[in-house]
Amino acid sequence: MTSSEAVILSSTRAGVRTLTLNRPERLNAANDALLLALTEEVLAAGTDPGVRVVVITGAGRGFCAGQDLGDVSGRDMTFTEHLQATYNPLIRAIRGLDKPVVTAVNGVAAGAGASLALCGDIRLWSASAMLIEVFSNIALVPDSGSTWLLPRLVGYHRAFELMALAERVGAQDGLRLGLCEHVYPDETFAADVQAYAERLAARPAHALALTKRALNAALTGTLDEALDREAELQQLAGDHWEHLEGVTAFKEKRAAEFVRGE
Ligand code: LHQ
Repeated sequence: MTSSEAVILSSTRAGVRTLTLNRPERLNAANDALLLALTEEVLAAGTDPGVRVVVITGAGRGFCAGQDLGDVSGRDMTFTEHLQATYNPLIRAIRGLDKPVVTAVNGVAAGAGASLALCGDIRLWSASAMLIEVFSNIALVPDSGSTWLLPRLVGYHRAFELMALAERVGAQDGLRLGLCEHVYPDETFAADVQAYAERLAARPAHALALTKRALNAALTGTLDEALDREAELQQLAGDHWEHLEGVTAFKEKRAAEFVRGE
């Protein structure tokens, strides 16, 4: 664990690297230091052989309240420059990481914090989690990937409504709308997230990396392109030791062992 003053806390257990946004008194609203540190930590987790899954969560009662609004006045950057320098590299790092990223939404996720919550490969919410596309409350446009992610999850019209009215989406509605995969009780949330992440960590890491790459590319391409890409990536997967282990385990009627000292 790094120092308690750090804007991002990092800890690793059983191949799971947990990155905790640590500005609880501001509901983990993001300033530049937090965004740059989180991006750096995500990229570092990507190259650390001891990490198989990354979890992003928040300290205290919030997940992330979006841009710290106390930290934007008087800056010498345009909105465009600000997004390109801080939020966009973070979202790209997460979606481009060759490891599964779990967003563990422990409380309110608003604005760019909602985009961060949505961009995980797996989204786990606590019962008191809440997502708000809050941007229109301050007359801004949804950013950090929300305009791309949300309509793919809920369709154009629901996305527009959530954005235009800044409606609050609680955990049960989040589950119903497909904004998260699972909801866990607040009291057991951290343990439930760790257990889920450890299940993911036991899966074949190389194959999951290729699967993530294929799915992300497929979201913006044609079926024809997806078929060709699948054929190429399947070769990489099929040539990897994980595949031999999976098939051998099947034939030997035992559980496959995908974690090796690599
Ligand atoms: C905050 C914040 C916050 C500072 C709560 N900042 N302090 C990208 C690039 C460039 C520019 C602009 O934006 C972007 C992207 C964006 O993310 S725009 C969206 C920015 N975020 C917001 O507009 C959300 C503002 N916050 C809220 O609407 C509420 O705080 C929510 C709904 C998140 C939570 O409400 P409550 O649970 O009632 O908590 P609260 O409002 O009492 O907040 C607790 C404390 O956290 C409070 O401080 P205080 O000293 O009074 O206890 C808030 O001021 C502070 N806080 N969000 N974004």
